[in-house]
Amino acid sequence: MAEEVILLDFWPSPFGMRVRIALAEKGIAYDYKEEDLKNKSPLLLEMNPVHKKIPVLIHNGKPVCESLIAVQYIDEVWHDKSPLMPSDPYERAQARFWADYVDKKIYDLGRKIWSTKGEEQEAAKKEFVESLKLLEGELGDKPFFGGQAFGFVDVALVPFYSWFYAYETCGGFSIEAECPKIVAWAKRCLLRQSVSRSLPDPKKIHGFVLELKKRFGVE
Ligand SMILES: N[C@@H](CCC(=O)N[C@@H](CS)C(=O)NCC(=O)O)C(=O)O
Repeated sequence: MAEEVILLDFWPSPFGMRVRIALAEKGIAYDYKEEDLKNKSPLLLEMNPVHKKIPVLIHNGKPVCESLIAVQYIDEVWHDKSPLMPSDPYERAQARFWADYVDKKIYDLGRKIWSTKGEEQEAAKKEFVESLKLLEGELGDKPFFGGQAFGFVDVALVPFYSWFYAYETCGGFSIEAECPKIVAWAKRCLLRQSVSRSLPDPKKIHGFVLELKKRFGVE
């Protein structure tokens, strides 16, 4: 049966990038549909009626919502190539733990860095750097979070690297000076086409963040 794969996405979304990377790792051809989140398509509302958010992976007409769930689904369906999840159940649980940690910390703190000022921004910067340092500890001396091979935690975290320039510029700090190992790891990930082709230009993300700041009246 011919596979029909559609991705509802929005170019600056780190969550969308995760699904793009997973599909690219597996070499899956798909139809990319850009959403206007200010004017959501009827297809998005039909496919993700609960959260009404992108990304949504639509596989043969059936939607899979939530980026980390979609990445795991892709890994299970196309299991013959580039495994993203470890085969050992305990290691799998650990990978899910760290991907969940990324979800609980990095997006919200990054958002606070560009959308707040003064004490609130300083606190967000501090916690953001602390979270990345913790992730650096977990990475240790391994090339990727799961060891020698690029995997699930890498897919979960690396999209945020395309936002680092915006965080640094808005926050007036250097992530590389604070967390050199994370930046070296991200550059290693970017050597993979699956990643380099899925992440937008950081300067373009910064331009998008400046638009958001205007829209939300920050500064
Ligand atoms: N937990 C979700 C987060 C997805 C998400 O926050 N998507 C944003 C774009 S980055 C969205 O669609 N926002 C539209 C809205 O909230 O109305 C995931 O991992 O997929």
